[in-house]
Amino acid sequence: MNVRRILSLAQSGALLPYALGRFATVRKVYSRLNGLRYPLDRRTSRGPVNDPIFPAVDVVRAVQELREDAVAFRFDLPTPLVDEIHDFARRGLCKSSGFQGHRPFEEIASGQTIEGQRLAMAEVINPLGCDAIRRIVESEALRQTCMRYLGYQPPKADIRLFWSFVSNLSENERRQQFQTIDYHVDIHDFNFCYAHFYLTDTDALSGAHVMVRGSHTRKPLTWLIGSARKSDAQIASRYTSNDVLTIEGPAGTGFLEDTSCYHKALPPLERMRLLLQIRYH
Ligand SMILES: O=C(O)CCC(=O)C(=O)O
Repeated sequence: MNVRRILSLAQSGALLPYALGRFATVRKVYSRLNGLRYPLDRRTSRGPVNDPIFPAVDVVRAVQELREDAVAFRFDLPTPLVDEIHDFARRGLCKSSGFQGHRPFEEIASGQTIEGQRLAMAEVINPLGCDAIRRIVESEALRQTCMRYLGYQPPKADIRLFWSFVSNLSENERRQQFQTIDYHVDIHDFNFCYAHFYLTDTDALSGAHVMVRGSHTRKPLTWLIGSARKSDAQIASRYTSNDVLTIEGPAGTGFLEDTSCYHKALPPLERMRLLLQIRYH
């Protein structure tokens, strides 16, 4: 890691989590302390969650899956919410490292600016302006599962709604635009739980999310220090192909993930992807 990166982590307050958040014991202690500050809501802790958005969610089972595999499924969105978010994203203004300021989605929908800059991704600004997104973020099933998993009521929820475009950018050009096409673990905080929702039909040719099951707790000791990134070859040398999950599914597919597991995004080759990502921490 270069000095610039260290300074930027220090400035954003993420240096300590970057250095220490990868150790399970540190995360456990952090959870306990946060549990005192943001105690679990005991009233609703055990019973079924009566959530109109996610009626199929069983919180106890989802927490168990997160603990074992780092991923929990069955958080699929109803079609009207998918349509509402998709519509919002198509009408929205976007920002991207590929251009300055904000631009309407329609102007960059081809994956290229009018000046010819090819784009890996663009983020829709002000996602909380969408009523459906606000309802999802506040949903009882998501909050309960994240709370149970983390051991405290997560005080923060960061939301990203972003397009990943089809383009012939090189891998390095994608990295320069911050597309996470390499396996990595997230380390911006000590503990977190992510919700991901595909808003477009997604498969291996349209930007599927790939993760290594169980790698949130099963990491070689030497990987706990140094870079958070790993190559495909390094992952293949440590985990079986059964551990590696390429998550495909129709628009609406939703899953929770502890992204201290190794994960990455496949670059879309045939169709663009729209993803809603909520980081509870
Ligand atoms: O876009 C994706 O599927 C992965 C996102 C990711 O790796 C991240 O936000 O850390």
